[in-house]
Amino acid sequence: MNLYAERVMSQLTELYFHEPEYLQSVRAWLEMIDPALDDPRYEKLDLLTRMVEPERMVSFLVPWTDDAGAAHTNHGWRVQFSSAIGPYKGGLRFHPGVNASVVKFLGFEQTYKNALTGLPIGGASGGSDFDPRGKSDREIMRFCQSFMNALYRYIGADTDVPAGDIGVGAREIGYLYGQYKRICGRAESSALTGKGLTYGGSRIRQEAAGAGAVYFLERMLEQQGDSIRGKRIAVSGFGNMAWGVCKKAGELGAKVVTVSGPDGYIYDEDGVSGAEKLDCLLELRAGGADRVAAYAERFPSAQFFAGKKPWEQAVDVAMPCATQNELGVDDAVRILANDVKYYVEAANMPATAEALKLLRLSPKIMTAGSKAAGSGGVAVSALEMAQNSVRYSWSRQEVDEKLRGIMSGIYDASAAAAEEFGLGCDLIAGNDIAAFRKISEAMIAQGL
Ligand code: 2IT
Repeated sequence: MNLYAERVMSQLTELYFHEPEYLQSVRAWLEMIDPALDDPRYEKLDLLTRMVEPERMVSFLVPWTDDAGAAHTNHGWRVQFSSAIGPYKGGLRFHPGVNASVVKFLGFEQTYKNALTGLPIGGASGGSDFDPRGKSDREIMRFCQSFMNALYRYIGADTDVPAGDIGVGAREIGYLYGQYKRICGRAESSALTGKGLTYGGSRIRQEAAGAGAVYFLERMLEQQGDSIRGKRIAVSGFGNMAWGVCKKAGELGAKVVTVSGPDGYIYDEDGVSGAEKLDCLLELRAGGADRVAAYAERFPSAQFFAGKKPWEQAVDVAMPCATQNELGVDDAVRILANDVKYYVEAANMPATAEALKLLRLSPKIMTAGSKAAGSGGVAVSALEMAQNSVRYSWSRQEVDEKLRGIMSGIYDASAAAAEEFGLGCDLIAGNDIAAFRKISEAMIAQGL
């Protein structure tokens, strides 16, 4: 690693030794952009320090009462990572595993994810250690209102624009936006994205994350002289990202053969596609039990593998769509042994540092990271902001065409950088370098 980068990393490690996800994500990025670091301006302007730490971060308490009247206190965070190319932009995650380290890694990655969409959005993330599992609708509403009572003063259409992530979907965004509007007394539509269609949301936003990842894959295969048609894809998770990937892959003639939960994975040789199976995923998610086993009881073409991960299946494409660090060295070894040709990250930082290295450095598999393939959701969020700012609403077809174009553009920028630096099929590094250059130029242009 470049000496300056090494120094920045060791400083960061000293300050945040208790934040492993954050350090893991920054270290991987510094390794990735290493070939592009020989510009003396970076050290002179201390650019890397300013890129690896958030510009601002707030934490707050979120007190709320359950249906029985008992009081609970959760923690909330918003990390405003970078405003280099636009207002802070990124999701909110409600999950018991959320902490300062997780929101910082998410905010850091969001900055680079957003950079290549071609739309003017900075990077942010946030969330709470609240566990939505088993909560009633009214409890969710009260929690969201309390969360917004603390958050509203830090966000706004030109300041910071939150959206959903794990545990935060259209329902939660509705409650959050309603409370924001009540407090501020104005319908500031683009203060949040992922809104419902009846009050300023964008068409396609719900499926955008998964559809974007599949459009990225489609472009990647096309550019290799290959095609997405007939490809067998292993997916992990069964949330919004996994659902969207299943839906779009089916539409484009590919077949998703696995989905997974904390209880194990489903193998469905006929493909997780068609309205009934897609609705089943939504029902399993809405049920709140965080289990996928029931899918196999409903569809005879499916088998359930308790306690196992989908990466043991020999497929053409592996697409992690669940959460951070779900894929370890054993899984990476299996993926390579099974001759999987493409590894495309849809979820944020799905592989451990060691697993990622194995996959990236193998010449047998083409790899793309979530800062590229995972950008579909936020890209349509930025389109939602554009529509809100001109009080307009594009058709499905218009949004879909724009999304497909944006994902192709991200692939092309990543592939061009990979080619320039002789990185072969490592599009993860290609993407990080292209995004790094864009953000660093924007920061340099705007002075210290
Ligand atoms: O990871 C992501 O890109 C998101 N959670 C969506 C962010 C957004 O602002 O739409």
